[in-house]
Amino acid sequence: MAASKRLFHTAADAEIKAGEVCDVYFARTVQILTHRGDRKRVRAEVYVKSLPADWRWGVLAGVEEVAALLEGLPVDVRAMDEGTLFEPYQPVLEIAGVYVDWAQYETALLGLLCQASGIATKAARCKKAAGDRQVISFGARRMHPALAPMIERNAFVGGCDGVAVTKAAELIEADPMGTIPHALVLVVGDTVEALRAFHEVIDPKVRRVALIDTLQDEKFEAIRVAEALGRDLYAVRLDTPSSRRGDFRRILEEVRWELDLRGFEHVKLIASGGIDEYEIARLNPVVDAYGVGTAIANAPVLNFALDITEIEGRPVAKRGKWSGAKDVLRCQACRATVVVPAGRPAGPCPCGGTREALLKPLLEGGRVVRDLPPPRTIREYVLEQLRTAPLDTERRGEGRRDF
Ligand code: PCP
Repeated sequence: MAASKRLFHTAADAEIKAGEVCDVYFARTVQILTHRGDRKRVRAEVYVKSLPADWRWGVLAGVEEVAALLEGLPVDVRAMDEGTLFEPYQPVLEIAGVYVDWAQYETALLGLLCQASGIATKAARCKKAAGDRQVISFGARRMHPALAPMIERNAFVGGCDGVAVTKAAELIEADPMGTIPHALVLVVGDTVEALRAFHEVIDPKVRRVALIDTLQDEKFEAIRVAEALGRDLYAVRLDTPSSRRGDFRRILEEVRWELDLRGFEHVKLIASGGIDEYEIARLNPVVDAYGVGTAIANAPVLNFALDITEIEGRPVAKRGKWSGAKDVLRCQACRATVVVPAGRPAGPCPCGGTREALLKPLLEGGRVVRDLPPPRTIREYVLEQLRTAPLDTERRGEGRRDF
């Protein structure tokens, strides 16, 4: 597409699908090998050597988009199910085919997995920390709008209970979730009047949530809006600016006390602004739901690498990398995972449990050979694994930021 016609600085679907989003050294490698008539068949695998900060596991996401990227290419691909929890040095995907037929897709392939998996993992960490409390993705505004559906789809797949952007909600076949912005309170001029207007105009099935930190002290605004809407008020949201936040938990406890004292125990507390898994663990005793933006939308990417493991059926890999095709076997009982040479029997897990192979055929000869579940099903699979996944929420190294 001629640069002039491009409205936004993003690649179009057709350009990605055509392998044009490619580091030039891959294009030159294809040029050289093609010039030499070199059509060696190569197998390669994707894995991470390490995870961000104190992350013990990652959530694999982006597999559906990788299938769309590679569909039609003469390649065979095995991959873990989307949503599978994995650890460093466990291959999550393997691709095999004549190297010059797929080399130019490495950049896009890794990009699809690295960002989506980072977002899904951060969302899973937040959801694990929040338990049954809702976690809503509020972060699309932190990233290029072309990515908003992808960001929120993977926030949902990772465990978020809902997303704010209408286009993203369509992708996950759910209703968008949101409260009210400070702008509505400022334009109407009063917190209670803003929510009364919301209550008058907006579909009754949408929960009535008052944002109470715009103009006055949260405690008094909470009492006013609760007295105004009574049982129709579902919750109050505190997005208290960092300059006023002091001890946020104390503020929330105070609001809780004052509401309960006046018989408004039904009114829930929603916290947003600078929320991540560490803050969630700290606020859980008093908060019922969270709006998480930057922490998930701007999650660290997972540094997947793609490395050759076999050429023309002969195991070969670069220094620091194990050669040969592999299987990743996970015990269905104790979830212990081993990596073994592909096809080599590994026997039952020492715990006696049955092992299942995580790398399963995804594409054969460029044809997608397995059903790709909808986001809701992938999310349930993630939540099921989160039940036994370890999570350390002692904040280490990550500084706090203003909001
Ligand atoms: C934003 C919005 C989101 C918050 C921030 C996400 O608040 O309400 O919930 O915050 P995070 O990125 O720190 O996680 P504002 O832009 O202050 O408010 P408004 O709701 O008025 O847009």
